[in-house]
Amino acid sequence: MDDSMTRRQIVGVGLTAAIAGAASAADEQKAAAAKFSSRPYLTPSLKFADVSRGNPIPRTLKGEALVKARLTPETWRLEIDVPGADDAAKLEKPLSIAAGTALDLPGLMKLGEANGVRHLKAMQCQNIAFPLGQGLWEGVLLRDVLKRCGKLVDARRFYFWGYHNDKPEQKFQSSLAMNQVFDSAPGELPPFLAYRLNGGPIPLERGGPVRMVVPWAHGFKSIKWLQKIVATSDVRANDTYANDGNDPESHLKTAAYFDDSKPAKFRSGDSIVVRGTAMVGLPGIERVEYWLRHGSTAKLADEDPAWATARWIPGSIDPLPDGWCEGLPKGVRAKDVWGFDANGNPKEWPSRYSIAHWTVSFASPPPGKYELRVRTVDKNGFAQPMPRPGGRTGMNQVQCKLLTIAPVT
Ligand SMILES: Nc1nc2c(c(=O)[nH]1)N[C@H]1C(S)=C(S)[C@@H](COP(=O)(O)O)O[C@H]1N2
Ligand SMILES: [Mo]
Repeated sequence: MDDSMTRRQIVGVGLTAAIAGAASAADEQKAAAAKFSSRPYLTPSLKFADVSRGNPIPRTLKGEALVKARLTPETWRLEIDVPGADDAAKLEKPLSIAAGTALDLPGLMKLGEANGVRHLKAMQCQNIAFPLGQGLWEGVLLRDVLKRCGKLVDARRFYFWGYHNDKPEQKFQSSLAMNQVFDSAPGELPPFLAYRLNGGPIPLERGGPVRMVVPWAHGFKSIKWLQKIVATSDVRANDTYANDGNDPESHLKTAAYFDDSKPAKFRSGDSIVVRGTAMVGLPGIERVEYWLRHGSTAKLADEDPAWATARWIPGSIDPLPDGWCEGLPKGVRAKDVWGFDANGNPKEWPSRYSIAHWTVSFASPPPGKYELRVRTVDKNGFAQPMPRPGGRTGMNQVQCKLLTIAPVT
């Protein structure tokens, strides 16, 4: 368990990068870390680290090409249909461009006036440890949009994708089971079609005009440049990410990340303060804790007996940042955001699917070399990275920061 990616994971991200024509996996990691390390609570829409495929990547389209791709607010349309006569799924009133029934942006936003949802969500890639950014996403539940389509029979899953060029290998798609779209536990938020981010239109870079947002899921379910939804009788997940060996139903994991995992030097007698960001996944977060160990082994093997004898000491989770409401877009009050009560207080803090900042501080140990590890414990009592045995279901390895304590001269 350490802060570097396993070889398999590097291959995974590397593949994404190769398809996107982006830099190497290591560069992608570094850039994402740098962009997200300044502890903002809401990340400006254009400051998210970007993960997207395509050649050209749709966010680079301009002018006439953008109009042709139907990625301007005026030209955007959503089609909802079934695969065709050979599929058992039948939809009473499909939305189609050909028939002039496709949903346009004003139509979607009108649905939002009556039935809008607002959700604070950190976007996190399944194969990149720290979140790419956190935003306030606004939109309409997919199940409310589907009311437009009349009766739906014999469907078991929805497939959906965004704009991509004509080559099939460029298609980036994802899927949801029927009941993930229609059913939700009390107080839970099912998937929605977002048309606003941090109070403004969703910029092309973030997948606008309209992006699917799946609250509990890693980034790959939140399809950018959304244009097509198909209800099918096929039970199989068709997610592009599944092809790359990932779990297509992974939930966001609870995990702690250093704001800066680079080695640091202190002087004996200093008080040491280290900060970071925790991602709050499906199981919520109970606490963060740290372990200071003599040594300079950043990568401690999973089977190393040291894990069993580690002394973990509680750190602290910062409260909701003061005045965070002031960071909210104009006209949006905290009580309008999912997870907040009528008085504008979070129902649970930290809120699921968003981030929390944490701090660990202690008096410096005697001079020498040390390893600092910080982990989360979730509301089920599992310490990061448990309970899963590892592998392709979302990175949440325990990170290590090396500390040198110099004697006072
Ligand atoms: N259409 C489309 N949507 C996409 C992708 C893509 O390549 N194409 N990449 C996905 C992946 S893998 C991630 S992690 C997130 C990244 O979101 P961001 O670029 O807004 O940070 O977008 C998702 N949505
Ligand atoms: Mo991703």
